[in-house]
Amino acid sequence: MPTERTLAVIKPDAVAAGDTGHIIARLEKEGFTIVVMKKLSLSDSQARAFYAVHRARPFYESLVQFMTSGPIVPMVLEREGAIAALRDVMGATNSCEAARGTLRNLYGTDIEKNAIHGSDAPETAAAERAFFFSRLEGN
Ligand code: 3AN
Repeated sequence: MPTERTLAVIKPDAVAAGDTGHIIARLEKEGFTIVVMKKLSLSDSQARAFYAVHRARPFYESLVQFMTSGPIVPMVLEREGAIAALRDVMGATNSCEAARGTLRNLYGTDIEKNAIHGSDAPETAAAERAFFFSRLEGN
């Protein structure tokens, strides 16, 4: 499997709960290298842009409100098959249905407050990495 880069975002619920370090430690244990990482707060328009693909969905407004409720920690991760591997470690979108031991099972609360975002395909990974990080930063 080729080495890939993907974008992970530790969401406001997990940052507020003090779980940033636990999640980073688990990602490193799973073989991911952190290429670049930062902590920031999204503005309303930035959150709307990041989740633009969901703008027609009923949960969009609530999702934007949640994602702007506090700081987040986006990072570029590298590993063999990183995109699929991160989705595996994250678990299902709904934290209540995420397999035991996955990050969303351990640190998420429900389908919205689910602790971590991970890109779902090579195209979205490239676009989402570029959303948060420049080439100069190591993206
Ligand atoms: P994933 O993050 O597993 O790829 P997506 O891309 O379908 O899931 O959804 C993006 C984000 O939107 C989720 N991480 C979650 O926070 C929120 N979300 C998805 N579906 C719902 C829903 N039915 N109700 C509330 N929030 C949702």
